[in-house]
Amino acid sequence: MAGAQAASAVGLLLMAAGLLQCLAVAAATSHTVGGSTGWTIPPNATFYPEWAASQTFAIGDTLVFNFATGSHDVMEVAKSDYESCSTANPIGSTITTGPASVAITSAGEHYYICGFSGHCDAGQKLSITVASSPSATSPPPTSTGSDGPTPPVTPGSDAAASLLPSGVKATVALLLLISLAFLP
Ligand SMILES: *[C@@H]1O[C@H](CO)[C@@H](O)[C@H](O)[C@H]1NC(C)=O
Ligand SMILES: [Cu+2]
Repeated sequence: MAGAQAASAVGLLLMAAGLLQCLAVAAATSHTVGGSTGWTIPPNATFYPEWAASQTFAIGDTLVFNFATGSHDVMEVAKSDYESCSTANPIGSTITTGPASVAITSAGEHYYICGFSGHCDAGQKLSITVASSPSATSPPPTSTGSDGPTPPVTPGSDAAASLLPSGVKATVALLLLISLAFLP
């Protein structure tokens, strides 16, 4: 009798853990690089650093580079190449088709530049720091202007993440724990 009860409790706890995992995955954020300006030569050198500072990046999130194919590209590079704007040693293959979605799969610093001549030197470069564990926190929504020729592509906008505040997780966990009390 006590054994069956314990087994039910374990089953429910496993279900709860699975549910929380789903919620964490659903909270992955899509970051549209540069907001409505997109991926282009920025108005000033601090534009992309300022944009990156407004975001919270986590493993499982996605970077969306909005640019017209043939006008720009995206290459991930090492820190030194980011600083010198060197296109000699890209990490992985250069993305030439826009808009482009890039999955964030590892923690730490990541560096991206545009390989078109002069663009990186003019400030079209992005550095981000990714937290070491998935995060459900949502960044403040990016402001929207109407400039820029590229169409906005937001598969799962920043706002979507805010639909799942951490309070939801706590509530689900609490309800499941309460249901344990009513086990036969
Ligand atoms: C850079 O440009 C952005 C967008 O126009 C602006 O919001 C920001 O204040 C500018 N930064 C500086 C340091 O001029
Ligand atoms: Cu470019």
